[in-house]
Amino acid sequence: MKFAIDLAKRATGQTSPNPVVGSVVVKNGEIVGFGAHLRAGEAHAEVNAIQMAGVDKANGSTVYVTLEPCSHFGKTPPCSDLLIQSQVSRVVIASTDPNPLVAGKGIEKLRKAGIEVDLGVCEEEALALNQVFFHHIKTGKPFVTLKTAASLDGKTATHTNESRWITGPDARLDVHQYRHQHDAILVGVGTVLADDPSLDTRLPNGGKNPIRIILDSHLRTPLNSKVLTDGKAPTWIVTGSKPDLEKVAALEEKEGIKVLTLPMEKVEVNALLSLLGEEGITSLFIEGGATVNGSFLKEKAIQQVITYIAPKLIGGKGAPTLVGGEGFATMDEVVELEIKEVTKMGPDLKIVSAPKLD
Ligand code: AOF
Ligand code: ZN
Repeated sequence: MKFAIDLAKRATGQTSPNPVVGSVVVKNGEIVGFGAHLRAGEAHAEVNAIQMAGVDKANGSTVYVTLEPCSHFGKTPPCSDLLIQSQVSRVVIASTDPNPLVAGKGIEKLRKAGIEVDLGVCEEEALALNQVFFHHIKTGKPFVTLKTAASLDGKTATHTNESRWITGPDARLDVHQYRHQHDAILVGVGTVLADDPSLDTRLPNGGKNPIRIILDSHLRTPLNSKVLTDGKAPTWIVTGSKPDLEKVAALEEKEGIKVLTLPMEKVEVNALLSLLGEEGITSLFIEGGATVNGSFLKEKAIQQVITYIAPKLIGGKGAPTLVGGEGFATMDEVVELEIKEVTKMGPDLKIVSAPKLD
C-alpha cells in the first residue's frame, strides 16, 4: 500500500478534478502490476495496474488501491466490474470514495461478488493525499491554500513598499511547485496594479500554469496588464453586481479572459468560493496581498497555510504585514492552526499549517 500511495503522490496536481490514486497487484508475494491514475478522462489506477499484470496473473491476485474502486460509468467504466471480471481474490483499500456516485457501492459490489475486501490500510496517508478532492466533493468549494512570505517580524515590504526580495531563491522556487499543483491562483486587483505579475509557473522542467483569478469589484485591471495580455493561462476577473458593461465587453473581447459577476456589489468570499467550485476549480492558491488575505481569514475560508519566513527584520509601523483587513477582536475568535511541517529552505523557513479541527 505504501508503494501504491507513492505512485498516487507522484501525480499530485495533474488529475483535477479527479483524485490521485495508485494501485499495486500482488500474486504469490510478488508485484505483478502497478499503476496510477494520471489524468482526468484517462484510465483509472486499477485499470493500468491490472493491464500490466495481464489476465493470468490478475486471476487470484491481491489488489492494493489507495481509493475505493469506482462503481459508476463516468468517463471510464467501473473499476469494481473490472476487478470482478479479472477474478482477483482480495482487494485492500486505503480510503473510501466520498463521491456520491460511488460512496461504498464499489466495496459492496466487490463483496457481493465474493471478493475479500479489507479497508483502512494506511488510511491517514490516503486521506492526506486527496485532501483537495475530498474537500471539493464534500463542500462544492475549492480547497484554499493561503501562501505568504514575510520577514521575521511579519512584514511583506518596507514602509516605502520595496519587497524584492524578502525570501531567497529556494523558497521562491518552492512556490512555483504549488502553482503547478493548483487549479487556480488568486490575487486582488491591488496586486495587479502594484506589481503587474504574470502569476505563471516557472520550474526548471516546465509546469502547468494555474487559471488566474483577479478579485476586482470595480474592474480596475488595466487592459495592458500581463494577466490580460500574455496568453499564458486563462484569466478570470471576478466582479460585483453592477459592473461597467463597456469594461466587461472590452475585457471579454480578449482571448482567454472571462468576467464572472457575483450578485453583490463587493465580492464576498463565500459566494466566490461556491462559484469557483461550480466552475470546476478544486484547489485555489491565494497569493493575495494583505487585504485579500484578510477577507479570506475573516470568513475562516482557509484550509492550509504556507508561510515562508526570511531571517530579516524590516521594522516600521507603516510597513505592510501578512494579513490585513479587519482582523478579529478577541482571542476566542482567532484562527488556531496546527503546524504540520517546518523545513529550512536555503536561508529561510517554510511552515505548513492547517486550521485546528474543533
Ligand atoms: C477509481 N480509481 O483511479 C480514480 C477513481 O470520470 P471518471 O470515469 O474518470 O470517474 C471519476 C470519478 O471516479 C472520481 O470523481 C472518483 O470518484 C473516482 N476516481 N476511482 O476507482 C481511480 N481516479
Ligand atoms: Zn475507477
